Amino acid sequence: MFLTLTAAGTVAAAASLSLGRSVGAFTRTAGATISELVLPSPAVRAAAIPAEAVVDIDGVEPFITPNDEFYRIDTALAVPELTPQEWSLRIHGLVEEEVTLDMPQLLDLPLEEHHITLTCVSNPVGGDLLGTATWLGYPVRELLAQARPLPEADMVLSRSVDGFTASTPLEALTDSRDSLLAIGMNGDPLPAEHGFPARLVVPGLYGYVSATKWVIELEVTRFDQDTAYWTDRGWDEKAPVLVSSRIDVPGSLQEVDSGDVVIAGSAWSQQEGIEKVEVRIDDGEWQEAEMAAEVSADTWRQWRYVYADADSGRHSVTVRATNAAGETQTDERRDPIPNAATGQHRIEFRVS
Ligand SMILES: Nc1nc2c(c(=O)[nH]1)N[C@H]1C(S)=C(S)[C@@H](COP(=O)(O)O)O[C@H]1N2
Ligand SMILES: [Mo]
Repeated sequence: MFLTLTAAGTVAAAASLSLGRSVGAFTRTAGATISELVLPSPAVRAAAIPAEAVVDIDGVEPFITPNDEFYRIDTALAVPELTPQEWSLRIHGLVEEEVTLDMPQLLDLPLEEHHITLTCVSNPVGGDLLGTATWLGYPVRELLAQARPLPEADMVLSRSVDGFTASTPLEALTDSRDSLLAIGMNGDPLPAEHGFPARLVVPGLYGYVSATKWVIELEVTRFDQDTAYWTDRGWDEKAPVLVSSRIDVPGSLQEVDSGDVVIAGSAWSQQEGIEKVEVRIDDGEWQEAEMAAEVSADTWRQWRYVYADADSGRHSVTVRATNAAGETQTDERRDPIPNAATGQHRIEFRVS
């Protein structure tokens, strides 16, 4: 199938646009421009989210974040407009063979669907700059295998049509994780705001070092030769996602009925997975929460804890998560810059 990729210097087959496609395709909108994508069905389909992975408590964020509620981080003031017809991805730099991929070629590749939680390094403790989507795309590792990075390469500088760049460790794009060149989000083409027609999604890394939207270029390079948009502004070059957790229910300062008070939320440590979540009422002992089933190590995991027979009055609850590598979320408070906030989420509520 790699024969369908265009090596540098050769002319992309313009004719492929007019060929009848059994899988993905472009459709024509009212205007003459080709601007929409019909997604092909995946060669590898993600399993549906099982009921056991969801605590099903009002106020807990849904496991899959709807596209129109997914957080957005953009350096550009206007959303770039890039049609699938205009789009192509160029892989160059420290490679044995330059590779160019256009949309008809990408649509013809065996695409994979994966549930992945994307997180922003600027997320404050308890914040909502994260979301989980079912992404459809092609493994970046396969594209890089075609380009064959040179031994001295250790970074991929991805570039957006809007000039944004991200520096990703080469290893994160060539190891076995599900790093994707994504064109689909929750069954639809990427919304314009989330990178239409193509973006990167890399499990285990914050978005600013990995998740380039409207991506048009992958330059294989070295950390000692190149820098990226946010690393030029004081953020760390390497920032793996930290183990973290959040309380969704009750809401901060909410008044709840006496009796059994349900506390619930989510926890995440992409690539490692969440092992356990503990909560503490006021200054009491840490208590283990009940865990919903894990969908994958790359997604957040929901939890709940019942504070039985709650005393009336004001209380606080604090949460901390431990990942499968045995790392427990620290209580030490730190600002997001340069490599993510730390600390434990604590809220206050009142039992009537
Ligand atoms: N082109 C471009 N890609 C980008 C960004 C950006 O500003 N421009 N922001 C990055 C950051 S900081 C994050 S956290 C994720 C957010 O992706 P989302 O807006 O789809 O949630 O995209 C990354 N990719
Ligand atoms: Mo971010």
